Amino acid sequence: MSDELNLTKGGAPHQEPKGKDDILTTAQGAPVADNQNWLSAGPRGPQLLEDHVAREKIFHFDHERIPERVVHARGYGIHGTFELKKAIPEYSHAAIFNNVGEKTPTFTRFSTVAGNKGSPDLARDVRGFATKFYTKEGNWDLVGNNIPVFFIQDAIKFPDLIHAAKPAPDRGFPQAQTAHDNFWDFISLSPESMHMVMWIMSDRTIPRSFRFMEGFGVHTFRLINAKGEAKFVKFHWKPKQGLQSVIWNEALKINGMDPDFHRRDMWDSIEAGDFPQWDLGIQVFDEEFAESFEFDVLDATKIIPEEQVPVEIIGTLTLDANVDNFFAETEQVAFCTQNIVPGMDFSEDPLLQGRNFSYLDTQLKRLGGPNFTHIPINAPKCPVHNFQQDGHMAMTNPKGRANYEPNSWSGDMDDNREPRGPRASAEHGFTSYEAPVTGPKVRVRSETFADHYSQARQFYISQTAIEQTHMGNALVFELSKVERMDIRKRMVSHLRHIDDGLAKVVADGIGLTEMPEKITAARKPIDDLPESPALSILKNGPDSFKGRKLGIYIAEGGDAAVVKALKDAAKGAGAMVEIIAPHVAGAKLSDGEMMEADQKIDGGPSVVYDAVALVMGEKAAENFGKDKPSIDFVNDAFAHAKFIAYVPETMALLEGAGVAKRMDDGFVELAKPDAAKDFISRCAKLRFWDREEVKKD
Ligand code: HDE
Repeated sequence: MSDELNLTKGGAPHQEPKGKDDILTTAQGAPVADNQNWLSAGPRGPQLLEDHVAREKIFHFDHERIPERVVHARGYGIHGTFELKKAIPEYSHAAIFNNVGEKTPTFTRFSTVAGNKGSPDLARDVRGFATKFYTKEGNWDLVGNNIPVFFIQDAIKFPDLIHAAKPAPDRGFPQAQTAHDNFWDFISLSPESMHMVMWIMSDRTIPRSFRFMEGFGVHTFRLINAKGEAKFVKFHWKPKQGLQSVIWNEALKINGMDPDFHRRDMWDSIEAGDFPQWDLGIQVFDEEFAESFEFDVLDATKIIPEEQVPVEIIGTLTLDANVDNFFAETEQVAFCTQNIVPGMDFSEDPLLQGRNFSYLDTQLKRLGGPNFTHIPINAPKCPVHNFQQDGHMAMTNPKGRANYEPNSWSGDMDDNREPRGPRASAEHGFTSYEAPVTGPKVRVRSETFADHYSQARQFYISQTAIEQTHMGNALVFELSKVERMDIRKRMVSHLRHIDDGLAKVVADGIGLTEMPEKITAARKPIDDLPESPALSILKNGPDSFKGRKLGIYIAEGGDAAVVKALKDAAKGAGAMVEIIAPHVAGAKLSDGEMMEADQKIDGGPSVVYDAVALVMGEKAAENFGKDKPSIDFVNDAFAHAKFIAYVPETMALLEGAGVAKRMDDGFVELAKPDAAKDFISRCAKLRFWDREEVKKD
């Protein structure tokens, strides 16, 4: 770049193209001479409409936006690979499930459901977990969530559910949250939602990162083997990183401090080469099991506990490449539940059947035409041959004369004779499982779907006391935002079927003076379903600090050897480290060297770290013991049950933050650099939960 200023270009420095290929052009390819000034009549205007270059530029800009997804608008996509670890020919003849070691390219998009594209990442919400497998037999889309059940049993209720959850139509708020009357009104009038309510009020809806959550296909699908035999299947994604969530108060603060917390976390870990992985698991069962199971396997508000049908791991997904362009890939990717491949099939789950219509339909609106499969992110990576043609933005049209079938042309696609086009293949093509179907045409909900509370209770009793406390707190928080008393009460009268202790905690929390009666249940719940440990996050946490982030708050005079030891220990454990300092320029440590900071203290609060360390000289600690952001840093880390390491010189800061007298086993003194390793291994537990108060009735 030349520094020479060009006054006729508004003072912008003159920048020469590097060569002919570097010359700026219009969309039509015509070279552009000036990208800074609209053609005008004289230097002071007016501007001329004749300027086709400027008009084309503005025209294109004006049309940059496409409609955001009606749900799951805020999402983040990553490329990856699925590697098959165990072939399952006995269940399915799908190519993707038959060659051990085969790698199938994938694209995964994580999302929140209710918020718009610009909403914060840590809204309390279900997370979408959608994966497109570009298999040799076409694209298979597993469009799941991080929760294995859903709010409703029939797709016809979906628009009402989403209208109730999204901002109210008159006022346009609240955004990206369910803590409002419309949502709880709808929910409390839809008893089938109660199992899902337990999940959304648990910490599953405030994950620490996309990397630390499970994924579920939710519905029952079918797998079909080469003999045409079918089994039912449910799909599971198990994160190798272990499960982890944040605490609600942290989520509120992170949303303000870093609304991109989850996407940034994903971007950073991929750029750092720390590729997240999930095992793909299947629960396979037959008609006989389905008949004997307490609930209907077609009901998407029910799970099949892993203790009842174990999850068999068959492969691993590794996410290893960020997108090149957010719009082209993350925004334009079009997941469709109806994208399945030979060797699998749908079940009669009414929610799934409805989705199979919706996903294709919505792409037409969002991507503007039927040719969205031509967009590179959606295009299969196997050959595509058919007679579909034309339409908006058609990129691939069939060659030659034959654009219909059957036809009498005889040539191949690529010899010189007139091509005849492709033909259907009974041997290789997709065939539906011949499930017997009978019955009158009716609009009814099957009676086998009528038990709405038993599994809700099973979920609740499977949680640790800490997790149950969080659920009670979440319900109290949400219902306290509901203005209408009758809605609040109605929710408590549902909770009484789930767990009377929980109902009491919530009733007390929202100040009900009298416990409402139990609401009439469509079917008497089974109250002795066993606990399922697989449903708890804390029972399935990681056993290392790998992939987590340590924040080291340094200031003038901090022990340089301790900082180095902490960094080494964290890196040795596969964790990331950020340095926080009073100034972004950093701080001078005990060795007289200036250590650069990643964050200034105001922009690096402890809520964005998994554990923190305080390393500063005595004088600095005294100063920062009176500084609000520094006090918040310590206070929050304490309140959020984090492990806190400190050098003895920082006592004044701990005193200033009011935690000096409450120091527990979650604090680790770094009197010597050796203690750093011990601290990091303690951090593998992620939180010092003994510090949290457990509410039990
Ligand atoms: Fe979706 N859902 N959904 N959904 N869903 C969409 O499709 C719909 C449901 C899920 O990252 C839309 O392309 C209906 C369950 C994910 O692009 C739309 C019903 C589950 C994503 C749609 C459901 C999901 C969507 C909006 C009730 C978990 C984001 C944009 C029957 C198994 C995919 C789009 C992405 C997106 C409809 C219920 C997961 C409108 C009608 C259950 C992860 O088609």
